[in-house]
Amino acid sequence: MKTSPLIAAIAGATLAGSAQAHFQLVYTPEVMLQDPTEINLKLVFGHPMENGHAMDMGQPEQFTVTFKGEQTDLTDSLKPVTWSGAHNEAQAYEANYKVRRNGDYVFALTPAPYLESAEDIYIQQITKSMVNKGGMPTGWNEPVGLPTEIVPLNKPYQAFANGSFTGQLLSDGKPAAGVECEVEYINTDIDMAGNAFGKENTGPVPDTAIVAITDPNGMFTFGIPRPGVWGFACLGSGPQKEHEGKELSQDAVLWIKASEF
Ligand SMILES: [Cu+2]
Repeated sequence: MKTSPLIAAIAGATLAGSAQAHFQLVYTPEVMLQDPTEINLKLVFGHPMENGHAMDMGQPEQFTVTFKGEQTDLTDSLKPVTWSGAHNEAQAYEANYKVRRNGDYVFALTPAPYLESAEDIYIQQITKSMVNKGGMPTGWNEPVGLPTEIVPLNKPYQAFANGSFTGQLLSDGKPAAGVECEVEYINTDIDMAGNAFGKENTGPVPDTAIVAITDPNGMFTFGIPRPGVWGFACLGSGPQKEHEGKELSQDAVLWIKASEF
């Protein structure tokens, strides 16, 4: 059977243009701890809402944790792992970290720029995830000094489905206005022991990307429609615009956890 090239082109464009957004994950299942715990964090680059293909990460530039204003470099603790996506395998990383004292732990990953060959651009998603111990807040709403980052105005480890979440996007420490932020949730199971996404989606996939645009103060608000791990990726907000002679999209990513209230 002959398919017209126009139909084929439209079909291809529809696939490429659907809700497929890249998201750098920094994931650990329990984000509100009561007891001292050694947590395991997975660093995976993928398309979590469609459960699409996983992408190979290069050796990350930096991985840190900030606790009560004190930053500790954890880059040397990263271990490469092979991650099984629903459709393919990819290079990912993991780290273990001992949470002992009460307060907020802000994990921040600066991955190596990733060459997206389909667009011939580099993507670098600078990503934050937080863990709290003992219910004591100690700085979840403070920036940690990344080139670009989303500063939460609601507790990121205690958001609620049917509630809202507000963040402020910073670039070089200053509010970044008019930036498009994509919104996704992890729409599959995560097998921590097996380093794998599940094969199936656990919820719906919207027809097109969910988007919020930052206001003149760099703020955006999103109403969280269902419980889960939700991510925000503000695109191209970082100060660095070029890497190895190609365009670089330096993005700010933040993950939050929303529960049923
Ligand atoms: Cu992609």
